[in-house]
Amino acid sequence: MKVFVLIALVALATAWPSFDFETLEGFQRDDPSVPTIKKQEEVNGLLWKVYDRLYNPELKSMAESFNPVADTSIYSDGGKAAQVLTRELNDNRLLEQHHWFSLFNPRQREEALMLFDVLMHCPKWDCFVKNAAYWREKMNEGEFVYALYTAVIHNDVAEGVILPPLYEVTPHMFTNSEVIMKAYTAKMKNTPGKFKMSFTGTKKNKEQRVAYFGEDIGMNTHHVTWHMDYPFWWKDSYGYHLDRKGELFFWAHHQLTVRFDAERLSNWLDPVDELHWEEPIVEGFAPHTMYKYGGEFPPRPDNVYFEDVDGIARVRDMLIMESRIRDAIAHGYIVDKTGTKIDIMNNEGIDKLGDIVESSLYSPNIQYYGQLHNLAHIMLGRQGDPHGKYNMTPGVMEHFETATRDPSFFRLHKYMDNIFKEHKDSLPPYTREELEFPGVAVESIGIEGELKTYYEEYEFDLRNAVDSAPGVEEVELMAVVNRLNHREFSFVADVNNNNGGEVLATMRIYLCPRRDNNGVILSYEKGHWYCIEMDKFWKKLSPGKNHIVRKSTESSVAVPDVPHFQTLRDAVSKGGDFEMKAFERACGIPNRMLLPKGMRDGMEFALLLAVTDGNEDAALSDPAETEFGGSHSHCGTHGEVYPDKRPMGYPIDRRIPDKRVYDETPNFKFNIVKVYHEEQN
Ligand SMILES: [Cu+2]
Repeated sequence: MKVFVLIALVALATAWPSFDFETLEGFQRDDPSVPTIKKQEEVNGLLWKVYDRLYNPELKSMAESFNPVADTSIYSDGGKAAQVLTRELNDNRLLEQHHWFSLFNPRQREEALMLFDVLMHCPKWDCFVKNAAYWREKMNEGEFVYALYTAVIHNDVAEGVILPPLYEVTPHMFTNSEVIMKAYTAKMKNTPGKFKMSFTGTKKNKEQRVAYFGEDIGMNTHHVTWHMDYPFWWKDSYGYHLDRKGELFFWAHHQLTVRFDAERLSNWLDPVDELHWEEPIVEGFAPHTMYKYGGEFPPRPDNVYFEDVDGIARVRDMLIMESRIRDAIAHGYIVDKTGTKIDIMNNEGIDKLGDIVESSLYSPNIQYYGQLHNLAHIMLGRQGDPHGKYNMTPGVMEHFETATRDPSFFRLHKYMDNIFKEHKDSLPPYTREELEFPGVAVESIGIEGELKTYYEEYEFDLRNAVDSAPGVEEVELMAVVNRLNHREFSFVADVNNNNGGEVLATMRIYLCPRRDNNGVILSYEKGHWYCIEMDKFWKKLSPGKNHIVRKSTESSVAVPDVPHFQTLRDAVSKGGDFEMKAFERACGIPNRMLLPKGMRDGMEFALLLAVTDGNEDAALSDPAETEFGGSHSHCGTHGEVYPDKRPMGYPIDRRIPDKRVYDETPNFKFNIVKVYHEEQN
């Protein structure tokens, strides 16, 4: 596989002129001389009680004795990054410890990325862990956690290491203040405790009906990890190109948007309306969430009009950015920094637009198209104190961990999603010839088992939220949350292959709400945009009839629960082989939320199976034999190209003005199914 990666990288290098060959060598080096279990033990130690001293004696002595610039031969950049960061430290420029950290704060981000840069230039584990231990003691904790997480994800030297769930490393960002305060009290009294976490607000607020989605710890983990896997600040000089990052930005967020709408429909709510810069932000928000350092997250009342935010952006800047982007869509081309037109009336256009809207460094012209997504997050985060008069901390919208708690997150993303839709709608609809897979016909698509959701209780560890002192014993502190889950089920399909021999097929499964909020059946033209991706995988079809069973647990949009921090610690102390491959990726919809909640008496959905030609679609070899890391649909494949060459959302990403084209394509079929919700008393 490594060989393949290298070939892919060389191919990418030719396609992307900004690729830096010097660092290519630094990238593809894992360090087998150190067993994974040792690396895991050290990462555990670095993240345990991150606001406190280092408990692991080995790490502690590393932090004390290591000098990051003494031997620059340990780095792949000759120690450049380490020298930069050391200079900042010696000049006393680094942010203090015990202070909040926000990735959207340019200086704080710069510091976190300085450490990321150091860790990325460590081709050996020894260099990586010593730097991590050293800088943990010197840098702001939030910056450190961010740099370590992103470096473990992106530096191959840490391959096999499982990052503990962020909600057990920095629990403040994932639970409410009430629970945190109880945990502090319990710790002071040295009494173990379990604290029930409730969703923000009261039933007087309709939005509270869907707070289980925006406040779900697994959903928040998916969102924050997606942004770590595909950071907007990524430069290819870190070692490789992130394939189709702009399109993945569109697709992962589009899916969050349509999933949220399906949850709303399940709860008798209208779909989200898009945000408008010159109209009031309808929903206010009281976060009931606090920083470890810096106090409560600021609230926002209902119906406030946007104000300019000092030093960030004016409302009219946002309107101008929007209109430049929409102009590009209307023209069918974007203009890069040199004034050259780039055609976007094709499959690749969405990738460029995604980069532009996200405010990625991949944007072909950041100067002109601006930073719509990132600035919008800050604008929304600051509406409680737009002129900085009250020294308020950044809002929940200014952290990927907390952003989806605020209903305005979904308004903002609906607004951006509609911009992407404008582009997709401008492309010619697919023709029957393009859609067909000759000789292949879907006979049936259905479900084995029941589509049934329910709430369950889940506990997570709060010990890292509270402080400790030497000699003070640990007490067990847990948060208890209600979360959505579903019964296991399987997708079952019968597919005929009338070709003489075996063919490779791409199986694309979507679940689409059948009716709108008024109970009116959605047309193909309207409904296709609301389809939820359930799964995508490859299968070899033998000649004749093929009966296909695909388990819900196998879905490539979803991931299992990240193992508890304590589980990772126990696995290390047990010794032996550390093998947790299944949990390597935390990016992906939590598998238990694969289905929208549905309704007690059943909510109708169209279950769609589209079978397309795998020989044309698949970008990587042997797709029928591998799962590409488990959650490639929204999260891609680590360090490799996106496994599917088709546009994300294919074949229902473009307009469907004539439903007959889809009805008469034999390799597509849909069936009406119902999703039930088991109500508790
Ligand atoms: Cu996001």
